[in-house]
Amino acid sequence: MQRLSIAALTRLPAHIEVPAYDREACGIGIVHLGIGAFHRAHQAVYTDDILAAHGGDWAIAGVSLRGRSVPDQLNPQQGLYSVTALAGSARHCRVIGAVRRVIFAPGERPELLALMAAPATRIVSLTVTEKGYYRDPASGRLLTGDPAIAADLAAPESPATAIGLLARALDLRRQAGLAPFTVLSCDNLPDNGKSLRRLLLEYAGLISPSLAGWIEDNVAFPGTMVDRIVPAMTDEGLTCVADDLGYADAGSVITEPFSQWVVEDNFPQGRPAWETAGAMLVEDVAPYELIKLRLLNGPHSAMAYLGYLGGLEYISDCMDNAPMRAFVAALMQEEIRPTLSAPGGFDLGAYIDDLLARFANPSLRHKCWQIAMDGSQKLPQRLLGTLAWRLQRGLPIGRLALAVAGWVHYAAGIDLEGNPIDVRDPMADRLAAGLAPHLDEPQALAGAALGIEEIFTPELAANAAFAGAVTESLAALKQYGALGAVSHLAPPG
Ligand code: CS2
Repeated sequence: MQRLSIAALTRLPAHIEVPAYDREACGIGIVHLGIGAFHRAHQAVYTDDILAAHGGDWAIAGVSLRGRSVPDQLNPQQGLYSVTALAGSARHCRVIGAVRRVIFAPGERPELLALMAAPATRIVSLTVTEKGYYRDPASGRLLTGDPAIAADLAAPESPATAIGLLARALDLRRQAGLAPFTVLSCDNLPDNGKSLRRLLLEYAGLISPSLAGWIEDNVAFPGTMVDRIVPAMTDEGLTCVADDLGYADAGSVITEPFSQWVVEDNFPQGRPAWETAGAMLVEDVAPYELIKLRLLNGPHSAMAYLGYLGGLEYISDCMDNAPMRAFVAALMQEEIRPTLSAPGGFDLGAYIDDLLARFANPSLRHKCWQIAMDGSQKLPQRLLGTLAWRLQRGLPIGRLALAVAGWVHYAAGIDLEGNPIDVRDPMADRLAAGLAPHLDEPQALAGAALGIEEIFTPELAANAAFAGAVTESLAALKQYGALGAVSHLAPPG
């Protein structure tokens, strides 16, 4: 089967939307670090709409920081790929033209830095996942001792991490007397714009205090809330998309119809008119971000660990399981919702109902195992902030504590039947070594987990009510199994 290409665009079936604009007329204005499936199904789609509606020099150069797979998928297709939105029998497929090329950073570092430092580049955006920031999850500080950051600090002119690349490219612009680009984090970090600013300032301060000062005075880091569920692509998905297109599309993504993007409107060098493509440009993104991290990502992680331990493979399986669904709905309504204040016009009740429907989407094969990855980096902003809020007020935390216990058991690397778990986490080795020896003693296990300083703040670690609830939940997991433990905490009826 032939690959998707520019030549193929006029031959695709009529129901497939194609980029009907002059791609060559749109210069590159955005460099995107970490061009995974999420970026392709989210920000690139908004930008594609803008290019189609208004043109402009806002095409995207994607960057793969580590692997060769995305460059190999997209470059032979001239950057073209398809996004298929699925919900039950409804299906919509469109080809996106916004991505011009993909750079493989380790092999093309000078070209990449030159592009980031070029006057035409006005935005550098990022989806590098939580761990790509090298941020201590509990304190928010840069992990200066991590080998990748230490290597960049030792050779800041040839960086490999996103932080190192940003600092080097900004320094090149400063030396050339150019304005900086705007730095746009699109990851699920707490306060993502401010978090990234802090990390970059810490890094720059270690290589050049004058660079740090320049960044502090000149660079904008707007915050964002990004939302679209985009499961990892499967062979079955690739075949299904190819059948639809009549062409092989190695870069295709499958997602849900829903998409939301709230962006803080702070772009001194200009930006695409994303609001005309459905994004919300606001003064303060923090409340939206907190709502999304706590109500979507928190329950996602709860289902990832408890669902996995309960033998449920996909998030939609969790929604099909009556006790798990009741547990998740109660977790959201009773334990998470009261910790949030909604901006004007935002209906939290409707938001929760929509989330439950999105989780239940049977067409999305979103594995619990996929969401379970990198829990050490995700737990604080997804679950622990909510827990701390409730503990300060002496409110019940049973379901949140069970979710944390699910993570603890999972992170130990052995499931409830004694089988090994393929735990993917930058701290996996330490977690297994620290937790697995205590799997038979819930109290010691809870103590060992809560003592992990990178994840639990000193206040949480010292909270007896929290330790007690996690201990009880660990005991319940052992005694009743994950689905049994969940049933005990679901509301009656
Ligand atoms: C998920 C997110 O994998 C995960 O950790 O919770 O990727 C989630 O699907 C997105 O944030 C939805 O916008």
